[in-house]
Amino acid sequence: MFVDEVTLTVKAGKGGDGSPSLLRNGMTARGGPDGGNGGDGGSIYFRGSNNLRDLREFNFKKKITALDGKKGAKNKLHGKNADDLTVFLPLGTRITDLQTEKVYEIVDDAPLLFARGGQGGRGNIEFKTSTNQAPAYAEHGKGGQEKKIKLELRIIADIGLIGLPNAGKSSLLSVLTHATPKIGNYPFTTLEPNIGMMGSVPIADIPGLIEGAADGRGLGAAFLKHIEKTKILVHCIELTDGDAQEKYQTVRAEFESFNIELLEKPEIVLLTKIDLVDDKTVQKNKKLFEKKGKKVLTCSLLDDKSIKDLQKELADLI
Ligand SMILES: Nc1nc2c(ncn2[C@@H]2O[C@H](COP(=O)(O)OP(=O)(O)O)[C@@H](O)[C@H]2O)c(=O)[nH]1
Ligand SMILES: [Mg+2]
Repeated sequence: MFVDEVTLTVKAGKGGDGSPSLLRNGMTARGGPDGGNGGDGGSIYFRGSNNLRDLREFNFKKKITALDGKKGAKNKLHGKNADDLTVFLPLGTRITDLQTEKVYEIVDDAPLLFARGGQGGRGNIEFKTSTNQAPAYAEHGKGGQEKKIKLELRIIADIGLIGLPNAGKSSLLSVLTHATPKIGNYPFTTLEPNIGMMGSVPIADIPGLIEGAADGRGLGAAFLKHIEKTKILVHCIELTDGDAQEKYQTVRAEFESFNIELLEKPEIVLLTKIDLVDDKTVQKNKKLFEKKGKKVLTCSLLDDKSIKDLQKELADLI
């Protein structure tokens, strides 16, 4: 399951209450104050991590809470501060505070203090004065900050493999990376993007586009949304059936009706499954795309060299 948008609540810990204890032992029946301070509640920090690719771990989490500070106690014992909580997010996550609408972007691994823990309450030792030698009261700990937020992935991968169903995208992802997407000789095997790592370069296999996706037909515009979130597109086109130029245009037309900016994204054309057609067909189509000003690569899963070359080209592009 691939998750690129969630809403949830983050709640920092409450401060521990201060203690109102008055000293009582064999030496004194009504001694002075000996109640310690409460500890601070834990704060919540967000930090980027290069090891996370999506937000699935938050999908069923409605609330992230940090621990409360411990109460102060007699014998002037201060309550322990609660540990802060660090929550790791994929790089490129956008956080929106739903109350203030303020937006934060997670671009590196610097900790971002997001919800501050409540201060511990002061114990009665802090309230002793010359006129009140034995205050029997103490402060309550303050509540921690609580925020309702939306997390969104802005970039899901550097490279997006796009194209009509059956173009060979999932197969390619599995040979370019070590991902194990579903592969099948029928449309819509892939319903959500699969992401694999080619070295340090994340590659997404984005499910097959079909005509009308921009209007929410077929599998809907979700795919187009995923495409927005990649940097370079590798437009996969297989040559075994139908007209390659038409197939290319079908996808571009979806872009146009969904978001014209998609047309501006850097794109290379990848002619796939070339083992299944003759070289003449390959060369003819290559020329046609090159005439459009596109960089054109070719590959076949049965030809290791074509895959190695492709890996090198993609690594160079990034
Ligand atoms: N002969 C041959 N078949 C391929 C090649 N690449 C993919 N296929 C087959 O084409 C079908 C569709 O591939 P898939 O990766 O699921 O396409 P997707 O829908 O674009 O993800 C599968 O049966 C693959 O085994 C290739 O280079 N050569
Ligand atoms: Mg697929």
